[in-house]
Amino acid sequence: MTKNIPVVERILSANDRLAEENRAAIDAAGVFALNVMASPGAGKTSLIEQTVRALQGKLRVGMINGDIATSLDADRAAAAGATAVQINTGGECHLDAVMLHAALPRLDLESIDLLIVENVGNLVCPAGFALGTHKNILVASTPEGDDKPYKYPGMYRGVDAVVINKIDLLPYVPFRMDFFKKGIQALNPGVVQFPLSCQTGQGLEAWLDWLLLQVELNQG
Ligand SMILES: Nc1nc2c(ncn2[C@@H]2O[C@H](COP(=O)(O)OP(=O)(O)OP(=O)(O)O)[C@@H](O)[C@H]2O)c(=O)[nH]1
Ligand SMILES: [Mg+2]
Repeated sequence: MTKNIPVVERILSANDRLAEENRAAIDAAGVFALNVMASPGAGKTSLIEQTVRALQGKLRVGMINGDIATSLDADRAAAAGATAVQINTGGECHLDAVMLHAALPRLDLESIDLLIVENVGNLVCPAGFALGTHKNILVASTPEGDDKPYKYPGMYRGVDAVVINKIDLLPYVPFRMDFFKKGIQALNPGVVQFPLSCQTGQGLEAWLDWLLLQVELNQG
């Protein structure tokens, strides 16, 4: 007889419990928190840099970066003006609530208004692990191809907003915006979308307005 031990279920529910603890700590400090996910190179750090720069004088931003190795992205966020903490996952393809729980005490939550967590570049694993943040953001980018919602439905289904980055490259890459948006609509009807370019700044205003509104709504 085969015995089936539901280890994966137990790991996920342990993760969810710790995600709730993370949320409680974040809420207690009155901070609004984002989990930014994307494939490698889609522009997560670029969006964070632009956001931190644009919000200077309006919101104090903390950034936690998860990467397999290096502190390059946390250094970029710090140079843009964020208080930044690096988590090296040692090979893991995603952040989980345990890792965020370990990183949170390294940030003075009382001294920030907005926490942006940059997840490991991956369109599969990060979608499975709640962190305790308020909103999940996906950064897609035009050179990745317009078929990604169809190929990675789990990621597209679970997010609160989709940033469509690198629209400055639309004249050079075969990206059918209609086909891409049709795929998103089927998985996540009505999800808010922000076509923009971190390179030229086009479209950033709408993203920033939405983000500021979320922070305001969270403060009640
Ligand atoms: N043309 C163009 N390039 C961009 C844009 N945004 C980012 N890039 C470039 O894309 C590359 C990857 O950007 P990053 O911000 O490092 O991407 P990331 O998602 O943080 O990458 P990982 O953390 O390694 O997964 C860099 O060379 C950026 O300069 C954009 O809007 N247009
Ligand atoms: Mg990055």
